[in-house]
Amino acid sequence: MKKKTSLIFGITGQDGAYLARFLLSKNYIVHGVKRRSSSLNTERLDDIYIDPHNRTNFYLHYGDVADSTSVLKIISEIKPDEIYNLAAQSQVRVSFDIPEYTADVVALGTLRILDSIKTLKLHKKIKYYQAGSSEMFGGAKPPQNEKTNFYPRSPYAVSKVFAHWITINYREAYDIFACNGILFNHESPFRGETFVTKKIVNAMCKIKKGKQKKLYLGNLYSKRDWGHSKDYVEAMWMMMQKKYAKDYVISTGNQYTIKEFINLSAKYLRMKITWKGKGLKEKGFWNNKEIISIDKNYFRPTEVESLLGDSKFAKKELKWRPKYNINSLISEMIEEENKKLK
Ligand code: NAP
Ligand code: G4F
Repeated sequence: MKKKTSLIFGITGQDGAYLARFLLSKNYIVHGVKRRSSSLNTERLDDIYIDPHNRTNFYLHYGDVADSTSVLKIISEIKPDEIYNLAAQSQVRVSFDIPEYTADVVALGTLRILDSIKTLKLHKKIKYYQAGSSEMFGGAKPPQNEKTNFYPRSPYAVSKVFAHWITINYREAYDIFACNGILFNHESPFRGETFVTKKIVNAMCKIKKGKQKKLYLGNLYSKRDWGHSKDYVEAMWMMMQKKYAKDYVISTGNQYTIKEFINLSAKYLRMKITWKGKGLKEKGFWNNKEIISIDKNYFRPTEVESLLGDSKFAKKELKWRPKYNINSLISEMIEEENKKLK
């Protein structure tokens, strides 16, 4: 049987790295788009990267979703069966500092890919996956599902709402198989260091080994529904195997505060944290040493207080089930970080 060909925008990120592995395991030919950077940005792909001269099923191309010529050129050369658009300036806090750039990449980047499919008249061949986000629900009351109205609370989230609706518009207007995965937070050892779970795990492991003194955080009381990236990239692929494109919420259905995430990580590391004080003066102690403090710079101008997904639709239609829970996620993240520290 002819192998399927996939093209991943955002292959160097957390999800891109897991999705590439997953698709290779399903015998796909995998192409990925990476940005040019002054130092290497393919660290998450190193173990699957093969010498270009002997490569048969994994290829990387330079490109940028902010550059329509590169997007059009790559799609026209590869003519993939499936495109996964994971490319984004994905840091919510940073989107308040660089809102225009965030909108260009997240909102218009999506449009550039969809319009290339249309312009190249590849709409009957290519299936398109859009990496939607639970941030789009923002201020909407939990639990959130496919029927919940969006209430985005950051330039990032507003841009993702544009991306969501332009995906639906191209599906309806030009008959493209284009689906939106509305994914709740998902983490892993590959998570970027500035996201809260990875920041906490890395710091706690280092503090325990005496390699770091303190961890500074922002809001400890927002709640998130955290899953594992490995489970979530499988859901992306499942959506793309359906006959008709639809939009699906992917989540675990459990939520924890940031403080609860710290306490669970500390428990796994056998560190007993004692909390004292309130608001900006709240502090965490271990062995009578102050190891956690609040820094108001990590607060956001508008916060998303509570995300909790209801993914009954995906469970019914896709038969998707997460294999990880919060404890197995935390233990894997800690074990991997400890290996690195050794
Ligand atoms: P990530 O680790 O930040 O990866 C983002 C990827 O996009 C990286 O490969 C990055 O390249 C690439 N990228 C950024 N700007 C680009 C541009 N202008 N052109 C081409 N590529 C560009 O994010 P992730 O956690 O894997 O998430 C994947 C996608 O799902 C993102 O769209 C994110 O917004 C969305 N999402 C994530 C979550 C989550 O909890 N992880 C939840 C919902 C939705 P560099 O490596 O060069 O920076
Ligand atoms: O880990 P975070 O930065 O993730 P956030 O903002 O929920 O966004 C992530 O998930 C979205 C899906 O819902 C994705 F679309 C998005 O791309 C990204 O992957 O922050 C989580 C929570 C926030 O409430 C934040 O205020 O943690 C709080 N927090 C407290 N202290 C902190 C910190 N967040 C970060 N990054 N750093 C802190 O020091």
